[in-house]
Amino acid sequence: MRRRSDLLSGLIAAGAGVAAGELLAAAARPGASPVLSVGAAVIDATPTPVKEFAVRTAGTADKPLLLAGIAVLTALLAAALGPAAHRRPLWGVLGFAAFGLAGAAAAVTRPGAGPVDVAPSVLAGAAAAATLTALIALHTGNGSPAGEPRLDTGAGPRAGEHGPATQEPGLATGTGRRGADGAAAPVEPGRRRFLATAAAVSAGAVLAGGGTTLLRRRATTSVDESRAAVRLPAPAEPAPPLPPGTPPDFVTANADFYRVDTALTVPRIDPAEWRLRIHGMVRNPVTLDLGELLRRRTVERFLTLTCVSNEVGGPYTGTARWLGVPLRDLLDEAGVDPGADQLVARGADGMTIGTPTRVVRDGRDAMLAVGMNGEPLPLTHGFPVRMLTPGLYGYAGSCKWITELELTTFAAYDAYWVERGWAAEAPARTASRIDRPAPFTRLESGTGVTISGVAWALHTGIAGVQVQIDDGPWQAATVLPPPSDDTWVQWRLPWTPAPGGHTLRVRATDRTGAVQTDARATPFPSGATGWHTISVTAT
Ligand SMILES: Nc1nc2c(c(=O)[nH]1)N[C@H]1C(S)=C(S)[C@@H](COP(=O)(O)O)O[C@H]1N2
Ligand SMILES: [Mo]
Repeated sequence: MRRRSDLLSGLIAAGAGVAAGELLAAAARPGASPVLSVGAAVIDATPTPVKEFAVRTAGTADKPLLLAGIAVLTALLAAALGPAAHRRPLWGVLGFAAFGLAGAAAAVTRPGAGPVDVAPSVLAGAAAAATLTALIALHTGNGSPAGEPRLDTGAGPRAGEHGPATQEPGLATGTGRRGADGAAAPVEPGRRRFLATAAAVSAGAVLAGGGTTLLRRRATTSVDESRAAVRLPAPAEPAPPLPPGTPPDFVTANADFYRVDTALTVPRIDPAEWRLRIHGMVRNPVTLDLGELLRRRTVERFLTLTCVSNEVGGPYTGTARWLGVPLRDLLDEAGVDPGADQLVARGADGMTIGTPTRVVRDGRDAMLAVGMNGEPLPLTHGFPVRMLTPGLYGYAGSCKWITELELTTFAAYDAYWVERGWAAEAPARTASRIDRPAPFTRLESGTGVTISGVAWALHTGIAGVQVQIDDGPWQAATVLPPPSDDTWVQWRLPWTPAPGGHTLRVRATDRTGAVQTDARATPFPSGATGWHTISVTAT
């Protein structure tokens, strides 16, 4: 019973501390949430291979999994602190102080954090330590009942037994010790007090949790509302019309567009408060608000975005109609120093993304985008403003929630993923994918089907797509014309399968004549290569 009370005390104390800290953060400094700060720090510190593994195996569930992991670890440590504090209350205080410090350190090192951001974690640690001390005092009560000698010998308690109470809170009555094996003993007053306090603290923690949820929901709602109120300008240069006959799924719906970022919680930026600072190696540093940005010339383009972490045949690629302001115009206003070979974009989540200045100025449609498929950017895709660089992997040119553009050099600065070993310059590799039939589909032999998919050689363009069935010759697929070389193409090939198992393979040729390589490469450090190959059966 004692033992259980100790574990329970540790858990309740941690719950109370976290609840208090999260509530304070939600009310005053959402960025300083102890749990989310620790989670973000863990993400930043996770070695690349582990991160790769997490993205590969858990996909977008990687973040909920991380939070669950933090919760389990916290619970285990907190439960262990209970028995430790029973032996020596100081252990409980020190243990939770360490938790609080870890949270505070994580919170204060988040991008844009200030010294006050330690407050929620400090509160969490203090509340947990105080709760644990009180609960232990309550249930140890007269931990050394009359008649029993105190074991002040310095020898530790034997396993399964309890050490001497080092505190006499004077609250509990009763003998405490008896009834440890449960059965017949009636609930003693001291125990009742402990249980009542534990229940009250737990209820308080649940209430605080509810309050936190409400406050967070309110913050999201208010950004949702400001997003709904954003009026996108009509593009000065509309996107070229899609070639006739383009299937609707050429464009990826916003809700289906892949999402890849390190942000544990989606940054919520009030568009009225958004500012973009262009600075560094420029003649005229510029600061713009959203209204000022949207008064500039706007263009609309179909662009395909893809992630360097996309495996061969993987899903992290999408195409949308983006509305934005050409980056070149803004850089011209700022007057870029010719020595500044790197443009570093910073997001509100602290992400940094470095792009060669030469690339964003070479005439391609690099832009600061505000619209995606006719809507303001969804929160998950960078609201209110993100950068896009056609032809480069997302981590190398497409910063979401952008707040800063700094002109610097590659020699002077490594952006987030470059620091973690990924390539500094990252043109997206030519890729092709079979979407239909799906792998392992059972087809009907003798009945015609259409093999179809997408292929991209971004900013170079696709010249052709070929499909190989079993070990037959490479056959040219029909390639539907794209609106520009900055998007994927859709392709198709009719086929009537013979009975049996079949292997389908696809490869693309870009407009320079280069054939997509079959050499398998992992996403790290500069993008996967290899031919997408699937198996199907016909019966
Ligand atoms: N601020 C910020 N921008 C970011 C990222 C990020 O983690 N934070 N991830 C990048 C990566 S790796 C990719 S592939 C694209 C994905 O954009 P999407 O989520 O809109 O598809 O955003 C890029 N921009
Ligand atoms: Mo990415």
